[in-house]
Amino acid sequence: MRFAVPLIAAALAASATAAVAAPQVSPRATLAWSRPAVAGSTGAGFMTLANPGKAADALVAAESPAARTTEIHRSSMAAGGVMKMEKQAQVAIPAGGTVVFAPGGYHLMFIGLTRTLKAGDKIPATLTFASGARVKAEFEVRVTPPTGGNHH
Ligand SMILES: [Cu+2]
Repeated sequence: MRFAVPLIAAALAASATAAVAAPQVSPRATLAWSRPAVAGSTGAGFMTLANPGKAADALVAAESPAARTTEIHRSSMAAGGVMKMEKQAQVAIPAGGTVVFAPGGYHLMFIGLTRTLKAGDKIPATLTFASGARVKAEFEVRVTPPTGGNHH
């Protein structure tokens, strides 16, 4: 499968700032979830990425033992109302900011699932950031998105 790799202005701007990698607090992934999917097919990972650090960072890679390849994608509405998705070289996260990966927007693409994902399963993944941080995340397989509210 081949995807166009767009040169997104925001990504370029972020690479300029993220290139100056200072020691900082690692980004965090929360509310990570995925949908049920059959082994051999393609799954998607959604989450909220928070950057509590004082410097901008960017997600540059992701990998999971649950998939042959994991890519960073972004879905968007193209002319004519057709949804398209494009591979992203990176996704910038501003200092102190968050970026939401959700259906219809940014997502991880789990290509070539090595196992069938059933509701309740957990998919481990490692996220690599421009700062060099490597962050573990666990995607819960569920039919509906987790709610982002405060539950105690
Ligand atoms: Cu995708």
